Amino acid sequence: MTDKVLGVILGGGQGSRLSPLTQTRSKPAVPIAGKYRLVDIPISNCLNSGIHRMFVLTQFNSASLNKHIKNTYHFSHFSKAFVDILAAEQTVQNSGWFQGTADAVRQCMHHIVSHEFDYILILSGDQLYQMDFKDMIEKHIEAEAEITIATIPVTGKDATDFGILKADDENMITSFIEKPKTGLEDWVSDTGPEMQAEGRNFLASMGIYVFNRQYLINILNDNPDEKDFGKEILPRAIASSRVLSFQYEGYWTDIGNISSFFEANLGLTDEIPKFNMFDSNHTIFTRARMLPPSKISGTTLEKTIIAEGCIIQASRVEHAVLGIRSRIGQDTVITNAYIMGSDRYQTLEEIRCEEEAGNSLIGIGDRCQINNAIIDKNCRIGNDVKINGGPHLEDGDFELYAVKDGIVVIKKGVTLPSGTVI
Ligand code: ADQ
Ligand code: ADP
Repeated sequence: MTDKVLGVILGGGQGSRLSPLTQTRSKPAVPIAGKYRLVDIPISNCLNSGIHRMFVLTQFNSASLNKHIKNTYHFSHFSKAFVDILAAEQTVQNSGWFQGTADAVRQCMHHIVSHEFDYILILSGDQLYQMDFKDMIEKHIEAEAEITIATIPVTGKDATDFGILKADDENMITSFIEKPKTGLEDWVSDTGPEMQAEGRNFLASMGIYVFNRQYLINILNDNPDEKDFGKEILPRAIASSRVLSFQYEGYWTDIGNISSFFEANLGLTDEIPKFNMFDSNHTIFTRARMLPPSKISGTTLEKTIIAEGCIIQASRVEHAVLGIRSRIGQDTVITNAYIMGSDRYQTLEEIRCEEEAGNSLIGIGDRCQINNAIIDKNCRIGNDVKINGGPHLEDGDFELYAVKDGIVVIKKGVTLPSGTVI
């Protein structure tokens, strides 16, 4: 059944909410959990559900996304599997960017329909979850629906950030509103006793949709001015078609902005994280890198994830994710931080020359204190640098770093000279 399904991953608009992490790379290529990229999550969910053909739609066809997909998703010559990137492209009819989620799919339709499939599974590229799409597709077929929307119960506080819907006794959606700002009381649903006990009384769209092939082609062609699924296409469809709600109750989180990205990464350090990376039935695929094991000396570690290839001499690391090839100097203390690591090691000769010239090395120097921060890849943080993020800092975008919701984000590849205080 899943060989009749084609996956389409919405890889992101301009990615401004994740800036500055998206300043030099497209959103699907943003590193997550120390060794993966955002796009690995929906791709892995598809592969684990038996869906082996998918497109990633992105505004920027960045070199790093291409390299990652090309180096990671290799399939046998005997299989039909593929993961292909479709970037916004200028055509005779169209001058440029995708204008929204539905417009992105519409603009790519001529590539998509050249494949055989009965169902198209549309996914967001910026969510952390492990879901078996087989159940959803089975329910879609059983209910003879034209569209199925995956839904999750949320609280009233969260409801304003999502598409909210109501369904009848057979889970057919009867009404839908995108990100309601007022009148929430009219949108309460019976989400079951467990969810109600947590105050999760509203059914939210997860931005995960199954469409019948011809239905999607028709609705996009017939309404050429409608750019967005949530704002336009779905409310229209619900008024006239069979749109099923598939209620999901596992862990799912949207990681579209810096603070949710930060929380999602640090959440992985919990004793029993809600997102389980240690589950062999839900492997998260990524590039196999052949890195050496991590080397740690003199460090007290607490609630920390360490990827491969790190060299760590810090005195303490607590509540942190250390990405591939992270290098951290002596007497440094790191708390509440995501250090993305680096793309390469410096040679011993290079290190000697840099030290002689008084330059900082790639990685984090000695005696630094880093708290509430994200350090993008390939940064050179000198010695005695103090970064202390928190609500006391005003949001802003500066040459070397940005502050978002109190979290300090050091931009990719920058040098923070020794003694810098933020
Ligand atoms: P949002 O996530 O706010 O709400 P949107 O910004 O349209 O909606 O993003 C959906 C996905 O599409 C994201 O992965 C995003 O990166 C990507 N995307 C956005 N614009 C794009 C473009 N121009 N080109 C390519 N990709 C693009 C949606 C639904 C809500 C639902 C939430 C759940 O609209 O109803 O509740 O998802 O997170
Ligand atoms: P990003 O994390 O910003 O998406 P890229 O994926 O474009 O970055 O870059 C990562 C890749 O680039 C790695 O595979 C690394 O091997 C390679 N790379 C980058 N800089 C260098 C360098 N100076 N020397 C060797 N390899 C490098």
